[in-house]
Amino acid sequence: MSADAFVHPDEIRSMFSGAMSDMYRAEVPQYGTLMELVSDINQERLAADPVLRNRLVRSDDLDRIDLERHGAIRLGKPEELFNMRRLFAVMGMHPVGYYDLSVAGVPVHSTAFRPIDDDALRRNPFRVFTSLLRLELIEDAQLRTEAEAILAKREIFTPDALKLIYLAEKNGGLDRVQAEQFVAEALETFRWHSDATVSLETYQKLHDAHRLIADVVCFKGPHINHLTPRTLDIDAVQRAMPERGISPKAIVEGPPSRKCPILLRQTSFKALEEQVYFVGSNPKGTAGTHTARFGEIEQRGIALTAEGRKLYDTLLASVRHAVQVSAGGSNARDYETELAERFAAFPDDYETLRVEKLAFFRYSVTDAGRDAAGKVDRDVSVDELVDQGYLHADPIIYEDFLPVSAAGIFQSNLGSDEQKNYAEQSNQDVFEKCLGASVADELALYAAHQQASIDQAFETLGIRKNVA
Ligand code: OOG
Ligand code: NI
Repeated sequence: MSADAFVHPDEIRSMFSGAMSDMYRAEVPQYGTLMELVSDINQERLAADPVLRNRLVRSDDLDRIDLERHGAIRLGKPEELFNMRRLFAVMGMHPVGYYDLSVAGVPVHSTAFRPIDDDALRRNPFRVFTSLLRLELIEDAQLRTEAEAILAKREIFTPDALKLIYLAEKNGGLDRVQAEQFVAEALETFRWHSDATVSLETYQKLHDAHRLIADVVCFKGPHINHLTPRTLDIDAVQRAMPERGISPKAIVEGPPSRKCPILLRQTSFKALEEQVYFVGSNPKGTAGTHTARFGEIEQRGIALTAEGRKLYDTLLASVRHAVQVSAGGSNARDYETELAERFAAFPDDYETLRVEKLAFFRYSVTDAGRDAAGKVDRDVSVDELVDQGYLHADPIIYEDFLPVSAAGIFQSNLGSDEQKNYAEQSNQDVFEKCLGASVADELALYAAHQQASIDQAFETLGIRKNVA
């Protein structure tokens, strides 16, 4: 079959993320309300801030904002992660980054499946934060064996999904009919199932070991547990949530509100209590409940360099050390004040972030630069070209996640302050063996984007510096 007959992976991803969103809207009504709120606030924000609007237009970011969302799933065994990587690859999503959540008391390690290259991100940046349960962190050996045996029996992919993944790998793509079938089959894996695979008693035992273990082990598949839209003003959404009947968690995770947003800020609302039927003597099962799915929103800012990230981590750790937010959020104000005060040490204008190499930028040639093309001094530096008005520097958006925020989101949805301290260390090697591939290094990806934009701009200016 010729490559032309294949549906582009970016298009399959858009079909899939659209189908996922429709499914989630039907299953979790508050998701629809949240999507409307986010869209209203994005419109207001864009109307009020032409500079932001222009920047988003220049980086082709404006069109993707309404499509943009991420989801999260939790897997139980290595083969599931292995096949999940193959499934996401059909849609042009690849594992980026390694996150060890055991340090935050959550017995999983994770990666994010997402598009990698610039064009693909621009078309649809759909991402899925994917965690693998670390059964070795269950202390009770008998319970561990029981959990393993339960998981060994399940198959989370439909036979047709596996067949289509195989065909896509073998032929190098899927045609239209296959792609549509693939999306429908793949969706089955992420659907909520109210029939548990275990008895209420087993559920409770696993739940007592860790709520998250029960969430992963007791169900037929890795139900998508949230779908997060991207807002341009998370503080406004957080404030407006109660007016629409949604109650957010006490604090926004991540950096404070700033003129130049960095990395990622997130907030969520609590999981719903869902009706579950456990295996029991009654043919319909024993009725019970489980909290699985929640809502989240996020605001994305500029990607930081290793140096910028170090500064961010140090400042955030000092805030968390100084103020610990209780589950009820009674001291959320203290936390916010402390956060704002300590982050005053993080430069809050793009120019300083750029010249101090704390963040990544995408360079493009200005109109003045185009006029000067061919007449620019060959030895000029990027900084000088910006100063001379020949180059624009626009923020490269952070496309990844933050483990401390992720842990905060996990914990807020585990109900309480549930905190466990796992002695076991992070283990990227084991994770990559289960995955069957290595994860990409996100910092290297941002650096490559920045460099590619410089190379391109230099070429337009007629100074082909980096060409051998
Ligand atoms: C994943 C939480 C991580 C985020 O936005 O940081 C995440 C989970 O609860 O399974 O989605
Ligand atoms: Ni999330």
